[in-house]
Amino acid sequence: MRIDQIEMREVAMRLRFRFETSFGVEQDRRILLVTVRGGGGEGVAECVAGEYPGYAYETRDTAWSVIRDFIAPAVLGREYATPHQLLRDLGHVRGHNMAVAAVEMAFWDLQAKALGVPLWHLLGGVRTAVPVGVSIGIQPSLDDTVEQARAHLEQGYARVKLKIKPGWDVAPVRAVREAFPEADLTVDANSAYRLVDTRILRDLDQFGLAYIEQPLAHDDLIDHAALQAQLTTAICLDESIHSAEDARKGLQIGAGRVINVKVGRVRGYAAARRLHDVAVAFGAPVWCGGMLESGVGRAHNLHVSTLEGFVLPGDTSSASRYWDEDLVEPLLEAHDGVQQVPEGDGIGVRLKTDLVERLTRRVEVLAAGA
Ligand code: OSB
Ligand code: MG
Repeated sequence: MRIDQIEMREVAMRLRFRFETSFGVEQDRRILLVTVRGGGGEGVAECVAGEYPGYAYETRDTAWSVIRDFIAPAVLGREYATPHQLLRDLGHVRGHNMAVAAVEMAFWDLQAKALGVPLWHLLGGVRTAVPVGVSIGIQPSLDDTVEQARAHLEQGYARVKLKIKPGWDVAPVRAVREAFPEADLTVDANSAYRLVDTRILRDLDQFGLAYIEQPLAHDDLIDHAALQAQLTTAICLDESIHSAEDARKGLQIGAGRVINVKVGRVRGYAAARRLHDVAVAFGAPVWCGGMLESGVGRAHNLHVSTLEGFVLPGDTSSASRYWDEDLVEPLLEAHDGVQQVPEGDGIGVRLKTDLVERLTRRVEVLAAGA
């Protein structure tokens, strides 16, 4: 298939809640949608880079310029039989995984649509429904935290993850654990602690958490291994893992026992599948993280979650939690803690084009030979 066009579109969306983490606050989102056209069809993906470089160094605008200046010129007008061939032409782009992944993932959708199969068939998935949990941001009070956990557990969510930071850790976890002794509970520090904070993190061992997500630095594996050796609770790596090789190194030295897979963070589906295979070989469960996606990214997340090793609930909760109106049909909703993988070709959801147009703030179309 020849790549004829790559379209980048920035869409303004407002979250239904203020989402606070140890690295910042988000509510008004500007989402970058990438459409790849070729062979008379098109595929779409969502770039998960944020507005500011708080989670990772990439931002929506760095992704925009890297796609325009370095990715599109390398692939436009070229013929690819597989996403792997397309990726090989992007070897000159060091890092910028979220930008590369957006184009690679849109190509997978395009190819699945051209073949008339759901994306998960091409990925090699083994299930049509995936268990999901929620990620609850830092709340104004302990009461609000318990109330948020209660509301979502009542809706049947399979797991509750609490965002923590220094000064907001043991107390919210204790409050939620006392209220819900049996709940599948986890925490995510988004790199807010250092090894000198080991005592606080060891305090969390008493609450029976399924894992502690990314407690230490975003670029660290070594200190995580030192910390893991002093905890009974598993560490789950998120920010530190950018490839299958990172996963192999992390699991080999014992930096953690669980991995949060975000396809954008690791450069696309090909890398996500290799990472998944490494994790399965090590006996480490993986799950699909979220980046406050619109329905486009959420649909992609559901498809990757069908791989065998995705055995823990993902951050792929109901679209209606996030948005008054989502960009796609059908609406991606969880029932009793489970989301069905959307049926139909490719990612299985259609863009509501009128709504997308209304929310669009900027478009750039890059064309072969232009
Ligand atoms: O660390 O998993 C994270 C959101 C933005 C950036 C990083 C993270 C998150 C979440 C939210 O935890 C997951 C979601 O509900 O999409
Ligand atoms: Mg995380």
